[in-house]
Amino acid sequence: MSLLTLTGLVPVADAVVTRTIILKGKQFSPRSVTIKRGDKVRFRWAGGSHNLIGPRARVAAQRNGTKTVTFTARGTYRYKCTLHKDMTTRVKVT
Ligand SMILES: [Cu+2]
Repeated sequence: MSLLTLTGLVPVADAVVTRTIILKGKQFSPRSVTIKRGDKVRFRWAGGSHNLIGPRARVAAQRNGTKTVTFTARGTYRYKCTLHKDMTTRVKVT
């Protein structure tokens, strides 16, 4: 046990988690994720042409690529692809 541990000076840091949401076919998969503040979501294009519209993300239609968003505040964030009806997903940050 180190001196720092003994004196309580070592912060317990939560590891940052990155969750992936895939854009494929006519939907996001999964359609909902729950993460913690500071975590990231990586949107990944994996089939078909899609755009991505939502908080801190405005990506024109493309067929390949990724977009990573970091979430620093609690809340529910909704994303959509306007090319496909009902193609939505949401990120819940706790
Ligand atoms: Cu789409």
